[in-house]
Amino acid sequence: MAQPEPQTARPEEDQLFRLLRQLDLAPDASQRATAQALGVSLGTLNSHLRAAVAAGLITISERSGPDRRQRFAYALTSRGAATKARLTDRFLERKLAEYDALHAELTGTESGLLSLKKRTPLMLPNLAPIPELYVSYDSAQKLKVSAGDLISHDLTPRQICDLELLMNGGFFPLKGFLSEEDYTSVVNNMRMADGTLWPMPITLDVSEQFADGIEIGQDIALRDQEGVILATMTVTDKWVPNKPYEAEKVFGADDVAHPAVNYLHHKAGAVYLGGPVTGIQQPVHYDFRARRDTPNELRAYFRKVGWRKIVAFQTRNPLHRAHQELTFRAAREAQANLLIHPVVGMTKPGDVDHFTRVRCYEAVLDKYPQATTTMSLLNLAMRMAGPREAVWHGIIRRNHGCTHFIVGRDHAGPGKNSAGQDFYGPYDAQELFKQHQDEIGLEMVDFKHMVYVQEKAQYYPANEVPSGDTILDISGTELRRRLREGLDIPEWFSFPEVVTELRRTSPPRSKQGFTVFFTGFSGSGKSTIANALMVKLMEMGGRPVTLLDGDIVRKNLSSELGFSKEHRDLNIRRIGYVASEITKNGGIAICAPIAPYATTRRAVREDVEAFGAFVEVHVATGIEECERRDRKGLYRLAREGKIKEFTGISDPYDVPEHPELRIETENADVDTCAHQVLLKLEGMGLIAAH
Ligand code: PPS
Repeated sequence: MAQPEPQTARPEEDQLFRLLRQLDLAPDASQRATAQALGVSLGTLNSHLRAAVAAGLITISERSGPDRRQRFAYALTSRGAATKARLTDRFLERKLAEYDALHAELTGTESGLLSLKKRTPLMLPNLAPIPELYVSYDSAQKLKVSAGDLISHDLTPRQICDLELLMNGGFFPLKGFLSEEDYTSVVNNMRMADGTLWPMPITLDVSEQFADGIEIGQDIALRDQEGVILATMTVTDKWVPNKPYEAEKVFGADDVAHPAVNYLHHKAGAVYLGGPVTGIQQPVHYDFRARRDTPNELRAYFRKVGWRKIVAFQTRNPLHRAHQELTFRAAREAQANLLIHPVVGMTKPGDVDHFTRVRCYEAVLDKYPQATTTMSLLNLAMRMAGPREAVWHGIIRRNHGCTHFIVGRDHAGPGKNSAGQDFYGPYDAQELFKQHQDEIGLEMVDFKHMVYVQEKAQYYPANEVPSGDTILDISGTELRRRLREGLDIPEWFSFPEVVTELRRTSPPRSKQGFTVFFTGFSGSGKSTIANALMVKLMEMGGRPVTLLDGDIVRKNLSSELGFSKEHRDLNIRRIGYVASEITKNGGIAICAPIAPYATTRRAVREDVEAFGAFVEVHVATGIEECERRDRKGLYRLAREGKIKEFTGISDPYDVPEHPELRIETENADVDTCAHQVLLKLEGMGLIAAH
């Protein structure tokens, strides 16, 4: 049995390797102990040590302690560390060759072991590095300077999320924002034009005005919201998408009750640009940096800790005991380690903010057996696209090195459509995932709905509950109610640390900020009722109250604006922005503009509802009555054509379809009208009943 020549270590190399390794292992050991560990005399050890010092491989420092036998400490220099690493490789190489030869001798077969240098192919495919779109550090520095001269697109928050995952390999095999051909194919068939499975259109939507200034073949700079250039993109495609069609095909309905469809119609630009992206730098995150990992960082982590099978759990909600139980079971079932992989990019409007959630996750992480579970944050902008989204989530987790993925009932569900029905069937996501499991390259673990069984004082999958036993469960809606009303949340349901965190950020509704948004014709009585309401709320005390009256806003915030559709929209969006900030910070905002357009009111509602309640009050005084009152004499001027685009006379007013409250002012005094609003607020729990 011949040993391959190059792998034989020379004896002095062998000694040096053992010496360096021993000093690295026990730098503080006495010389006698070191000599014993190496099986050499003290004299031999001394001569080896002197040679190593002379070669610059180690340094020796004298210690001041009383123990003479332990007078010296040893440290490898960087040269010594490099030599040790090289010798370690040689040592392992030699061992591998020995095993290889032994294997051949014992089995009589050709060797099956690969040498150390060829170790990469031995890596499990899910753990080998994945391609990224970033250029090298040096190239990035140069590119950043030259990109300063390019036309810039300021990325929206959603586009920043998409770009981050494009650049770091999370969206592999995508190389940029989709071309028109790929987009059409993804929308129609869930596949790229070359047939690769990809369910979600990742497009760079821009305004018509911006698109008009772009030529095909041109490079543009992609900047974050502070103006930092994150990437460049070569525009290969520019087209106007058929948005209703995209909504139907990708989200299942052209219904703005779906958050992504609403985004598509009301937030996304009218034109899409496509083309390959060159990554310059990652978007900057100041929060939870140590908890964010790129796909390659996670893969490297799994390699390092020796995890081969990893089951990922996607979540956008706080974890309670049932989740902990089900994820733990899923990992056990798949005999895998567990990755809690929560989304911290963009989730469903109204979700618990990610700062609170991450603090909750950190508390739950301690409840898993040590070293079985880890958590990493994913900066994904979710679309809530149910089945397609599940497939997309699977691909993203595969790219992050996972082998299994938990898919639950109604995965990434968007809630109810405008007819009050679910957009997708409860198991559509699981079915679609199962159909494409092989192509995704990840195995689905189906989510067991876990319930608490009172008699057994433990969690069971809902279908395995012993008959006759009592099931306890608290739905998401019930939990929110208890938080809102400051009621008890039992320990069997959640961990006390999690509940404390949730209570910190979700005080009872009667202590949260909210917005009352009056809308109605000029002269309908909005301002008068709003003023009376403000005074009544101030009399109650507890929260600061701000009135954003139409006239006052137009004198201050919007003094340069007129009454065109565009200007009115701007005016209302500004009011909405200020109201949402007030709401976020726990105050009460009362707005009283005409706000004639339903789409704009809807946008404001969304801005505010991200932070608190939005109470739309339609002051439903008819146009005839307003004109009859004509307090400011404007209706007369409008009839005479002296004021153009006057709401109700020469400009439209969309009557609110589902306001929280509609007030008829005719034959009602101001006090009664303001009181109606107070009663509504009380009914909604926004002010405490006396
Ligand atoms: S909007 O449409 O919501 O931006 O309007 P708003 O900011 O509430 O401003 C409405 C007040 O401006 C006066 N005004 C007009 N209203 C409607 N149409 C035209 N063209 C117009 N020109 C001036 C009018 O007095 C409104 O005051 P209110 O308090 O509603 O009576």
